[in-house]
Amino acid sequence: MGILEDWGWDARWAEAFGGDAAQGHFPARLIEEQRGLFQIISEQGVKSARTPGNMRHKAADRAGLPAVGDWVSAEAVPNEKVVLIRRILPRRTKLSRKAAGETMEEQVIAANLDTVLVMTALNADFNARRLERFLTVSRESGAEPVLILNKLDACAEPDPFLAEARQAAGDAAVVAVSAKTGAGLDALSAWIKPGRTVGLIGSSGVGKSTLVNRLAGNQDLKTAETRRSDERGRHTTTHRQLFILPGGGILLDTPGMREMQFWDAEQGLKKTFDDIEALAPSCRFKDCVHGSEPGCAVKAAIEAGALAAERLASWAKLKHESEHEASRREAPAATEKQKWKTIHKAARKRIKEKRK
Ligand SMILES: Nc1nc2c(ncn2[C@@H]2O[C@H](COP(=O)(O)OP(=O)(O)OP(=O)(O)O)[C@@H](O)[C@H]2O)c(=O)[nH]1
Ligand SMILES: [Mg+2]
Ligand SMILES: [Zn+2]
Repeated sequence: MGILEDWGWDARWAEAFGGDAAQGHFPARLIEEQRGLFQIISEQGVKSARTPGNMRHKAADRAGLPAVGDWVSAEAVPNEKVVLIRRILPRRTKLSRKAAGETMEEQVIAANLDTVLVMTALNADFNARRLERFLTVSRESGAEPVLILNKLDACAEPDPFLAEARQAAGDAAVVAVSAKTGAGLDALSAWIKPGRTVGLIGSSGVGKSTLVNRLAGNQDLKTAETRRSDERGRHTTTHRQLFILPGGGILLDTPGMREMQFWDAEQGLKKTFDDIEALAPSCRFKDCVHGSEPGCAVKAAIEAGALAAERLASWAKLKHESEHEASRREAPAATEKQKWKTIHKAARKRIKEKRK
């Protein structure tokens, strides 16, 4: 196997790359991003890369720019060490969130992940509601989500956590591990395999870099102790990077994410709340929002103890947020439409008046 195959290259990527070689381009994978500076891996090894100015201008938004995990068509520049990224091959999966701040912009956290390991620690960090949010974003990406409960070694009573995690996870697998002692890590071989790309996400301090260090068999990545009071991490990892493991498999370490605002979440939500989705058709009203409507099957399930009330509350909150973001995304387009309507109307009026 060549270098590219180790990093996940296959016949489908070769097809997507197509005839770019005829233009002197070569295929590469973006393995690291640090403040707009990229590292790519190709048959020629690791090189720094940048996007040409016209790519930055042409990209309608940030999602049109390269992200870690992307396969790209690259070109060497004479007398320059840094190569140019000419084209992003169509992404198979895309893990996105709304960029921080007031702008309505999509931020691609990583591209072409096969699996997303949503990690939490079995301590004060554990929050089922936040896990539902992370799982929703992971499902929306097109990758398979897996819930990882870390720090099993330091947890006296994992069972209640496990029960809550299973409910939040729906059809996603739940795996309890200790990145420190190695307990439970064998189970991860179901996802971490040669040529497969697995991303780690979760809040700061849950042990993402510790896990990468352990699986990669080195201690290269910086890790740091969490605060005693609330187990919060110190945002030790500051950039996204892909690592290749000795036994094969590609692992992405990311900085701890406090915020995971939805970009597009509709499909992800349906899957994360498949228990509620399954009950909805039994509600009396087709458009039941499981609020105060009579004959609500979801409410009935809660009363019967078959569904946790927190699930419904969480679903309602996330659904509201998802719809709100969707309407904000569409708003600029609507304004544009309105603008043209006004222009056309004015033009028609002028024509009419000329005829008079
Ligand atoms: N007891 C115990 N401690 C762990 C385990 N995994 C990680 N830790 C500790 O948790 C702390 C945080 O680990 P990191 O790997 O830096 O966490 P991170 O998720 O990479 O954090 P950020 O880079 O800030 O996002 C370190 O002190 C680790 O030694 C575990 O399985 N058990
Ligand atoms: Mg880290
Ligand atoms: Zn209902």
